[in-house]
Amino acid sequence: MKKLMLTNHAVALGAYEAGVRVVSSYPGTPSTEITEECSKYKEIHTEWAPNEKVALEVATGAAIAGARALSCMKHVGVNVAADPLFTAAYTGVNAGLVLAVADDPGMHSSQNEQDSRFYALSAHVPMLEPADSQEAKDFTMLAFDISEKYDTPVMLRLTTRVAHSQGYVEIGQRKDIGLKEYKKDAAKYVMVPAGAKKRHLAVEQRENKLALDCNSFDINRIEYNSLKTGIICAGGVYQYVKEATDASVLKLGMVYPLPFELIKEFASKVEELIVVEELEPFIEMQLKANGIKCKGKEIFGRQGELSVAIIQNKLYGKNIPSADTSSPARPPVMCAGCPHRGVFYVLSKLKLTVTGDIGCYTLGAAPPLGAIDTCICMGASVGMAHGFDIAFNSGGVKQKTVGVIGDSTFIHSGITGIINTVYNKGCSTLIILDNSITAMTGHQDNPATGKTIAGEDTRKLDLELLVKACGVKTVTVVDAYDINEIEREVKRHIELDEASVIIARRMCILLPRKAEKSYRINDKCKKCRMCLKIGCPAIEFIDGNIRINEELCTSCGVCVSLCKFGAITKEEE
Ligand SMILES: Cc1ncc(C[n+]2csc(CCOP(=O)(O)OP(=O)(O)O)c2C)c(N)n1
Repeated sequence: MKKLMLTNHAVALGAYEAGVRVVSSYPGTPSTEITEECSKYKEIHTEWAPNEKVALEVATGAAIAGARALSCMKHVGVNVAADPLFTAAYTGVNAGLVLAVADDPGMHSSQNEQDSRFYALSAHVPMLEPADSQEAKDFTMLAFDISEKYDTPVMLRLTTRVAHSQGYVEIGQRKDIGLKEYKKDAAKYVMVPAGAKKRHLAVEQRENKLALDCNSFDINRIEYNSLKTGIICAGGVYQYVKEATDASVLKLGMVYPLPFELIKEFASKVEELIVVEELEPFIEMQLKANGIKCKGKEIFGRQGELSVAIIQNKLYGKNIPSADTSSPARPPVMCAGCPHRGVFYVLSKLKLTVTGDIGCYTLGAAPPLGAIDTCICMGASVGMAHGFDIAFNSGGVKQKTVGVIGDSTFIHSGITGIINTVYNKGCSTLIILDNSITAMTGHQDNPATGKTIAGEDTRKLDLELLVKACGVKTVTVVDAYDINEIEREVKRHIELDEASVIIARRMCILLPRKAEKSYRINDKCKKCRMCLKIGCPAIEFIDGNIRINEELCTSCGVCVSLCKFGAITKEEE
């Protein structure tokens, strides 16, 4: 039976059918749905971990213990998981271990366009890249077989377009493979220099063997057509190439290691060889290093996604517009009633230097709030605030920097930052924007929500106690809707000459809640436009008049405290 399926769901199905028992991941668009879907199979123990490093370590432990295990993350998550990845490549596995990573060419929801294929190359682990939903399922299953056969973690790479597109997938049966026997083997699993030197050799031998064997893997296949041009491609780009050209194609299902014998055979048959790949010249560079003449980035560049139109334009000098641009632009904005808005209003009003972080609250950087100075990676707000303060103080400038971070992000990688600030006698103030959910990636639970991925109750992490245990003496909890309280506390905290934490708490407005009557503008309005300064999408300024859009207003009341004239009231008041 075939079913229309999101590619991410097909990966989950592949894991299920491959007999996977353990999934541990951290959410990140465009990878999140794989783990959410895995949690629906009762045979798979699925968990959200606090970050990708822990997730991969849980999966690695499970695999060494004998259970097939999967860990999923977005491309930047691999930076966090890189430490266990590089050495798990040395220990190898027992049962299969797969790291599914979703890259984001075009940065639809990411802070950079890094290319995960280089991780496969530098960690010396094989990487498979499916082009559609069916392949996603098949390659996931194959990845587990390769992992066990070659005793290595295997990476499965998706990109946004592939991860979030749908295709028909053949539904099969779950393999009943049981637990593999675990044997204590310190020489293999305890990576200290003496053992690691031997394992490094094993890694090299394995990689050499895979590099030979992959020439006959049927996931690397040649499709001959016009011999004028031969194109090497993989993943979603294969679909564009097939639609855009009549060239012969070498479709790579395994993007690392590369099947050089097959590539040389293909190159010898075509007049001109072109590598079509998104982002970096990963395949092209390796071909050139092996003396294979080809073109690639000189035609296509390294930026963003490719498409059928782009390929036709670049190869055949056409001028096809890339996308329909007739729809109005919708700049990202915090939701009406978002509990992050009030904090940013205050920070902007007080003209503070604010190191930002990654989450819905990064939108505090956008006008009219414009409250954030930096955003680099998850957790960076904390260390960077401390770094700003050291730099300012070293130049004799007395200034206290404020960091802002979400609850999930604080748990992911902010905790070590605050320990560092306290330990090194820093004086920055950290505001934890606790909306009690991982909102940006679609409302995943985290250790501070008190629920597991299965929706079961679990021990709830107490953020106040945690930061106090990190050595922060002044910890204040404020209502994120109370602008006056926030302003008072921020002013108090920035006067302190030691590290301090404010927890601004209110549930994400998109979580289920009681419906309330919306606010409206009454005839006391003087059109001073003060209420527009918070950038709430429910407050509209049309034809010189202020209006509250009832469909959007969530009755958070943040705007009420901005109006000196009492012009914002509830309908019944
Ligand atoms: C290393 C890494 N992993 C995952 C992500 C994806 N991601 C972006 S923000 C975020 C968490 C946001 O949750 P939270 O900090 O609670 O803030 P909220 O969106 O709820 O305001 C995640 C998982 C990322 N950008 N980087």
